[in-house]
Amino acid sequence: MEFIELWNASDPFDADLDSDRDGVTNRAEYLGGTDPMDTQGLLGLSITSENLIEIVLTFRAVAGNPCLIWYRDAFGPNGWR
Ligand SMILES: [Ca+2]
Repeated sequence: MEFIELWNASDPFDADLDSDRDGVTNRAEYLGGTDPMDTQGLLGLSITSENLIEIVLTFRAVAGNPCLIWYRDAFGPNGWR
């Protein structure tokens, strides 16, 4: 992370900080492609349902930064695809 202008080259631990205090470390934001200085720049998932039969998943991501989404057809430890 030290190659990014915002980080302190003499502080090897600033990647573990949460500079914008949004609950996500600078390292995770860098890897996710979000701005570690912007509280609005978060990856996210919201789940809504109006009728308990149909569920709508809405993903918030960074344009141009690919994400991998795993899922499974039933509850349990196995079967992730
Ligand atoms: Ca953060």
